[in-house]
Amino acid sequence: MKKLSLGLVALLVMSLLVAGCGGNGQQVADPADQTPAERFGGRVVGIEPGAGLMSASEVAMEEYELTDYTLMDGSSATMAAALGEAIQNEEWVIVTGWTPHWKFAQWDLKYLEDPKGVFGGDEQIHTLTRMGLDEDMPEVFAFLDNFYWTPDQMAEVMVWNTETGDDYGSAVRWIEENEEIVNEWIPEEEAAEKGNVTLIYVPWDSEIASTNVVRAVLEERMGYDVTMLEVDAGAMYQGLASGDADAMVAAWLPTTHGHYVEAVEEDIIDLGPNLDGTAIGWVVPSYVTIDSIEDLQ
Ligand code: PBE
Repeated sequence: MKKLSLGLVALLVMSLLVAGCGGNGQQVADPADQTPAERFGGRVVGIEPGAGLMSASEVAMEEYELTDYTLMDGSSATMAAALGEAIQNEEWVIVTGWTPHWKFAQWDLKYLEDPKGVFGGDEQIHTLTRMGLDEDMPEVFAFLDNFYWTPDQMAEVMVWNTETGDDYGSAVRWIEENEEIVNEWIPEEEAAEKGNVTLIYVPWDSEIASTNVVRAVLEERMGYDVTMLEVDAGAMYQGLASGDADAMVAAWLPTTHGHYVEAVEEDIIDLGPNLDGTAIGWVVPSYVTIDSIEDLQ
């Protein structure tokens, strides 16, 4: 009997100790006493190093003097996973984000205000081709020139991709359910000879959606074979300029990819926007009580 109660006391003391400690053995601080940097774990969760969003984020760190934060490299997938995990644990988190993106359909999120305008305003996504595609494949060139859709339409495909994991299947479904829109993209004059078209892209969720939709139209509706070349941002522009790829539908302009396009301007053809109204910036769950990048310090 005596032994047992001693054991009980020991157990009680131990559980009190455990309750007072975080998982890593540190004292759990009252959130009210923490600085914003502490509440955010001192990090901004980034994506692929070559993304325009990442270079803009580096500028933001400097412009807003966020010396207590580190911008973490990662990928679109690790960014989304970190966001989901933080929301699950009701923790504060900052991720590098963009619109269109399925995460806004999945969770309640907000962009942090950017009073210094580091992330630019609304942008467009342009379609670019290699030199000579207009002469080599006029039917494909005309289709790419006509390709145009809305942020909501792109986001719909992105949501299906997260639900099914079948990127090409979602694209095929979308072009079947939106036949009239697709009909307007396909030129009247059909080429006598078809061939292979190489689309170059970076596996950002938005570009996975758009590139697969373009591929689906070329394969299912126009009779072409398509190769999808997955690279990083710099290689995407180089690959197009060198003629290793035929086209891309992933040029975020004027800000996000402005420096990339400038470098290859003479060696590519810009077919103009395929989508209007994108945005980039820093995104937090809506329950975070900070609204502006200015207040992160
Ligand atoms: N993104 C998606 C890209 C462009 C498309 C915003 C992550 C970027 O930052 O370069």
